[in-house]
Amino acid sequence: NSPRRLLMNAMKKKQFHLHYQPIVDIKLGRCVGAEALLRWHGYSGPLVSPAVFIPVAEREGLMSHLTEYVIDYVFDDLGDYLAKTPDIYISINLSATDFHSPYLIDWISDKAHQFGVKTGQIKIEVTERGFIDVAKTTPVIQAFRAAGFEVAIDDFGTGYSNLQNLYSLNVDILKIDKSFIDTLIGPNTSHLIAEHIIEMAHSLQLKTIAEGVENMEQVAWLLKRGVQYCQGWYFARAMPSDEFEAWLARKA
Ligand code: G
Ligand code: G
Ligand code: NA
Ligand code: MN
Repeated sequence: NSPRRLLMNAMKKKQFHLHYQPIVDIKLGRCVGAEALLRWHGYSGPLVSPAVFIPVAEREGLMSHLTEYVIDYVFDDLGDYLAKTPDIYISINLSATDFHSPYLIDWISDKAHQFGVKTGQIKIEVTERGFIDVAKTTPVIQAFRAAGFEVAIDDFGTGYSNLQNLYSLNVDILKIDKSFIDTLIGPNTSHLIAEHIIEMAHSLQLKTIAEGVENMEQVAWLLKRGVQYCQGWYFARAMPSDEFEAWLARKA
C-alpha cells in the first residue's frame, strides 16, 4: 500500500478526525478558543502523526483535498456552536502549499457565512517550521486578513525566523514554539530565546500564544513578560468537539 493510497483511503473512509486544544487568556482566566488538530483513527502505522503525514500529503499533491476535508469537518463539528458563541474562535492549520491557492479564502468565507460564523471567529495558522516563501505567502496572508480572518505564525523560532520575515509577513499573532517554553523552568533553564521572541512580537505589536505550557511556573513567567495567551496540557489536551463543548460549559 503506497502512502498516497493510504491517505486517499483514510479520507474516503473518514478516518481523519479533528480534536480541539483550548487556548486560554491567562490575564483574564478564560478560554478564548481552540486549535483544530488532525488525528488519524483506526490506523497505527508510521504515518499516524500529522507531523509525518502532512508532509507526505504535500509531497503527493493531496494537501488541498485534506485541507478542504479539515475545513468541512471543523464547521460540521462546531459551526453551529460558534454561531451562538461569538466569543470563542477556532484556529485552523494551513500548510505552506495551501498558501499558494488563494481560492481557499472564498472556501472558508463561504462556510463561515453559511453557518453564520463571524470571520473573526476563525484564525489561520501558518507554520514557520521549515521554509516560508515570504514573497508568495505574504499576499495570501494579507488577503485572509482583509477578509477578517486573523493569521498566526506557528512554531515560531524553529525555522528561518527573523525580525525581517516577521515584519514582512505582517501577521496578527505569534505562537511561541513549545521547545522554548520547555526550557523556561527547571535545571537547564534558559530564558534567552523566549525573551528575545517575546520582545520581537511586542515590538511589532503582535499577540502572543505560548505553546506546550505544562505547569503554573511557566504560566507565571509568561504572564510577567506580557504573554497573554497559553495553550498546553496544563490547561487541557486536544479533545473531540463534544468534549470541548462540555469542557467550556464546566469552565463558564
Ligand atoms: O498535535 P500534534 O502533535 O499531533 O500536531 C503535529 C503537527 O501537525 C502540528 O504542529 C500541526 O501544525 C500539524 N497539524 C495538525 N493538524 C493539522 C491540520 O489540520 N493541517 C495542517 N496543515 N497541519 C496540521
Ligand atoms: O501545531 P503544532 O505543531 O504546534 O502542534 C502542537 C503539538 O504539540 C501537538 O502535537 C500537540 O498534541 C502537542 N502539545 C500540545 N500541548 C502540549 C503540551 O503541553 N505538552 C506536550 N508535550 N505536547 C503538547
Ligand atoms: Na499549529
Ligand atoms: Mn505549533
